[in-house]
Amino acid sequence: MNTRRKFLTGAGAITGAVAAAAVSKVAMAALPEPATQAKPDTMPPLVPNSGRPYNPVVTLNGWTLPWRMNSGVKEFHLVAEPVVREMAPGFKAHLWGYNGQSPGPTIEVVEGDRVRIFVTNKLPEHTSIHWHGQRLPNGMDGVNGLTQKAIDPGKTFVYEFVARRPGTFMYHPHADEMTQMAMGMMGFWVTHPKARHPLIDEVDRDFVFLLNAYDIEPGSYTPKIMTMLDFNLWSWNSRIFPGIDSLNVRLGDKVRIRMGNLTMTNHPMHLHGHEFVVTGTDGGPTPRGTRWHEVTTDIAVGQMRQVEFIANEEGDWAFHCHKSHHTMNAMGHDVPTMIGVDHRKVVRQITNLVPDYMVMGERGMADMAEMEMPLPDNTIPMMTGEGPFGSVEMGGMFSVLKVRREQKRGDYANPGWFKHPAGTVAYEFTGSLPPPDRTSKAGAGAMPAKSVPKKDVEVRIRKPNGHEGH
Ligand SMILES: [Cu+2]
Repeated sequence: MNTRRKFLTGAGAITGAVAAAAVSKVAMAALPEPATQAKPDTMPPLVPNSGRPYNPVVTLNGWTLPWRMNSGVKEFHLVAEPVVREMAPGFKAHLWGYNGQSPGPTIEVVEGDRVRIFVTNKLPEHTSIHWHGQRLPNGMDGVNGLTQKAIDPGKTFVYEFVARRPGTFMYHPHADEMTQMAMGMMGFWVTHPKARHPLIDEVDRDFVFLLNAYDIEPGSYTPKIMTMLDFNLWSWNSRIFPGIDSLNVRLGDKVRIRMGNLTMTNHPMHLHGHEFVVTGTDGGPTPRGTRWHEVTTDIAVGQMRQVEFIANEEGDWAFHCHKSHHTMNAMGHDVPTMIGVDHRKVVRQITNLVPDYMVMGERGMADMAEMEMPLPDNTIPMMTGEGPFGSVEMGGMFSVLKVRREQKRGDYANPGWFKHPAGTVAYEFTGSLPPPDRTSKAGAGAMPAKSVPKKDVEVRIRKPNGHEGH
């Protein structure tokens, strides 16, 4: 723990850099105690106990930073520090973040609020914080070298500005960005409107999360920071499915989901069962005339999107990035395509030497989800997540929107799996199949039928427990 004396020393060192912001010595002498979070769970929305009221957001697998009012200024204290983030049960990553977690806590304020953020650096190298998307004095923009001196290890800097426009924002370092963002340093920021706003609707549920990505070798703990494109963990708020909490709503709720992309590639975010409209970007609320219904919205690098819809279809609806490689976890990469390859002869030879040898992906990759291959200690299979009907075969950027009729007002606990009404689940056809009707028809002669030698193709999948499946 830092002593108060140490904080004062740190605070004293910054007066030069922020003198223009007129941060009084009195304000800084009373540095707020930094709140910290030990758990990766979705914390209940933080209902404001001071300042102007608003409807708080739900940070998926995250939390909102408490503040204190000091002579009409909202004061927050962020601590940049190494953290251990549980990315999914059984898989912990050594990241950098803020106040005990990666991403850092969500900051929620109201349009017009004067905000003072103390930033203490407990990292082994210097840092800064850029308030992505905000209107603010240039010297508060957090660009290391350009608008401020770096925050050296052990120092505390103060940022102070008025949250001038309502909307969806993020924060992240603008100092050794490649390293610090690859290590998980980022957070969400929401500025609520101060009064009814013609372009900002009130909603029942307001979810926020950041899209981020890591490259962590299976069995190791620390991300490789030089990776530019080939990440193996695609996450929301530094969690990967099945470690991402579901988005629980009541039937008929108006729902908003705000997402920011701090990865190195775009993510087409796709919701099942409903159409949504994009009601906001990094630039603020979108004019109503520009809104049209979609079921997928692409979020480019560095962008934010907020989408809205009425949750009027009961069920467990998949919600995920539509790049199929982004719904995979580690181990899903650099595996050659083996579908349809008959390697019985080769396998027979290899198993003479390595009795447990398995062929990966002979029938597609679904076998891999079933097999639960032996893995190194600290990683997670590439596709997991058990649903009521079996393996969901997903990982990474995937979760479930749970829409329920029977959920009590104000109760957003996970309701469990959806109980489908009788006769509403896809089922197996068990009648006899009609004969194929193809080449005999007119027009089909361009590709005359070729007689295929009648021979059963045998596919054997060897499982770790020794028996073979067909
Ligand atoms: Cu993606």
